[in-house]
Amino acid sequence: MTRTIACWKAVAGAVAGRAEGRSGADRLSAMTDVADTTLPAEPAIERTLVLVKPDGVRRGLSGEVLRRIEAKGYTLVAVELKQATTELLAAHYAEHEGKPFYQPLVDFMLSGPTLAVVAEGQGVIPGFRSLAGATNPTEAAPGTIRGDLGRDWGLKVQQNLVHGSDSPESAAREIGLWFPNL
Ligand code: DAT
Ligand code: MG
Repeated sequence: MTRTIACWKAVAGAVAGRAEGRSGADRLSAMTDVADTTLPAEPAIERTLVLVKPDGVRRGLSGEVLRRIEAKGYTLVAVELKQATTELLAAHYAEHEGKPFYQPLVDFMLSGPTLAVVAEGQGVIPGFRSLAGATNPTEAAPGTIRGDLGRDWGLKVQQNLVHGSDSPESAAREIGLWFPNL
């Protein structure tokens, strides 16, 4: 809609210019000025790192998570089943070092393979967080991955099926850690 309006403004400006006796070059520049200043910025295509954590892989929910990402309209860029290492997890979860659930979290993430996924699309970083739901699966809304498929198992760490990057900076850092060749 905004593009259409900008286009009509440009045409109107050019017609007005002709009526005022301005040269073709001046009228063209008026058209370009209008177009340059009124076109909205294209929403950037962004990427996020999604992990189907070891509980999700063990419970056979990898396909269900991928299905929800694709059903929402995002594109899969990379998908790989990986066994995480202590070094990778120390880097990935550096922000949580020192918290009471940190070591249980690392032990849980070492307990089996993780499906690492890079998904792409406009708004995919907040979009996947929205698909995932709240960190605590008891509180996660029905309709979300954690709300529909997760629960509290009475453990020191929440086993909540998925990870999703929480900002463009985290996404770039985490994709670099899990997919160094991407
Ligand atoms: P999220 O995965 O929603 O981004 P986070 O980054 O705060 O959440 O925490 C990383 C993981 O650590 C989270 O998925 C589950 C676990 N966790 C977080 N807070 C916890 C808590 N208070 N008790 C137990 N586990 C927790
Ligand atoms: Mg997090």
